[in-house]
Amino acid sequence: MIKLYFAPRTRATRPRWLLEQLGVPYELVNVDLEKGEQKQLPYLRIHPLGKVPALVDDDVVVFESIAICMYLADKYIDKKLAPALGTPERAQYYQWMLFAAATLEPAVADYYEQTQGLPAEKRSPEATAKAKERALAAIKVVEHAMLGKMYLVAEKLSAVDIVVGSVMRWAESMKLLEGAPDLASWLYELKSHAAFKKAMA
Ligand SMILES: N[C@@H](CCC(=O)N[C@@H](CS)C(=O)NCC(=O)O)C(=O)O
Repeated sequence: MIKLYFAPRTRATRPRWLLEQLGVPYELVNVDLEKGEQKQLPYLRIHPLGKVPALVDDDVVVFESIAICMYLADKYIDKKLAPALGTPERAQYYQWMLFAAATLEPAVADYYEQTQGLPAEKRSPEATAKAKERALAAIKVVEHAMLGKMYLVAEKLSAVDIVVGSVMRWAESMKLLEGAPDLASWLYELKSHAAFKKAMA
């Protein structure tokens, strides 16, 4: 059975949310971050940087939350949470998956570091303002793409809504979505799914 190495309130909630949405069986393996289990053997054999999440599915071992989501959506392609290969929708799906990983999340994470993560002496008003500007610009791109739409791709829920939605949730918790009411309602709809509630429980 699929094993998801997990800790609550981390990026591990992302693949858990998707697993719940797919409705497939999986085992949750809690990694105690407080005790530093992620930095010890045997976990380091699964994730060499000692981070969560990681997924083990027989002889498939994957880390990086977004890669795990892409693997799962393809493995259970019959559940229709990923568009078919080679279609225009698949191109958009890749675009938003990579936008989340490479552009949106780094900007939101920098803002988090400048406002909460770093010790006060390492924060600066200039870096905070820059991080906020970068985060808001990335959020605007998604907001624009969502105009008049219920979901990011192909007018139906897909794994990319869960991935981008999970980053937006983080942004929302830092009040970065206040100028984007349409995004807030898309997120509200995503969060109303039982799968989201189970993953965050
Ligand atoms: N890009 C990675 C980030 C993984 C990551 O930073 N995980 C954090 C929790 S959100 C972690 O394991 N922190 C504990 C540590 O670094 O010791 C992913 O999306 O999987």
